[in-house]
Amino acid sequence: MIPFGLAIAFVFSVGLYAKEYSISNLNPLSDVIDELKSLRQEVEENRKQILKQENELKTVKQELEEMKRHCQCGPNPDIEKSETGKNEVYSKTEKNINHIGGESRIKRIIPHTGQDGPVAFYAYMSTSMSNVGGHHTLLFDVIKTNAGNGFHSTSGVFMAPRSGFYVFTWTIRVYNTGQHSVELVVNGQGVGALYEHSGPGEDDMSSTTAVVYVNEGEDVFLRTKMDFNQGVIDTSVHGYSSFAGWKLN
Ligand SMILES: [Ca+2]
Repeated sequence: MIPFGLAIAFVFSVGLYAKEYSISNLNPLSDVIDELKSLRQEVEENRKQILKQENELKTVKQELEEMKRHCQCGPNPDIEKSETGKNEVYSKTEKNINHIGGESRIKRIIPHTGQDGPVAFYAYMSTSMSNVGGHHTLLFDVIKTNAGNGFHSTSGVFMAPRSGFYVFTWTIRVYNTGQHSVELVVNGQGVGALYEHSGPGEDDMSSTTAVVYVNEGEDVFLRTKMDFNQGVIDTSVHGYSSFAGWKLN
């Protein structure tokens, strides 16, 4: 028989051990919970960081697209002539990207209507004009250059696509006892004039130049004067009557 006192001591000891065991096992459990909480916070932080970086990446992509567009029609692109004669540009941005990527360069054709692109026109008459008359706007039907699409052959008017300083030059050929005075009209005002006179059997050409500030949308054209408009304004493959202009950057 186990003595009663010994039995009581045994039961007490077992109870004490159980209590200690449960406490010692609760501590690591709370540690795990704390650890989980900490991990969850970390995951949340990482998620926020990823979202932030995604937004930054989106902004960088947008800026890159803007840069590409700017380089495509900017004032200082690397222009190279292609085999077909079209102007082409190797965008500096593309160069950098392709340098990093180790890929070949991408050719881009310069749009002629770009906001930052060149503005230049050159046109000449295909047939001679007789009995031109005074205050007559001269037409130049063969357009050889029209970067910026400012020149209109049907009206003879160049409409400035953008404001700035422009150079205009015009050449008038007069044949056989004729004389013509042709003025440059900018926004309704005469800003320059050319006079050519040819004697009997003569065939002469005169050119002149004007540099003038033109506001966007203003008209520029050539017009005969009311006086000094006699005889033929001549043109041929041997000498064209022509009109040209370009914007200074
Ligand atoms: Ca002359």
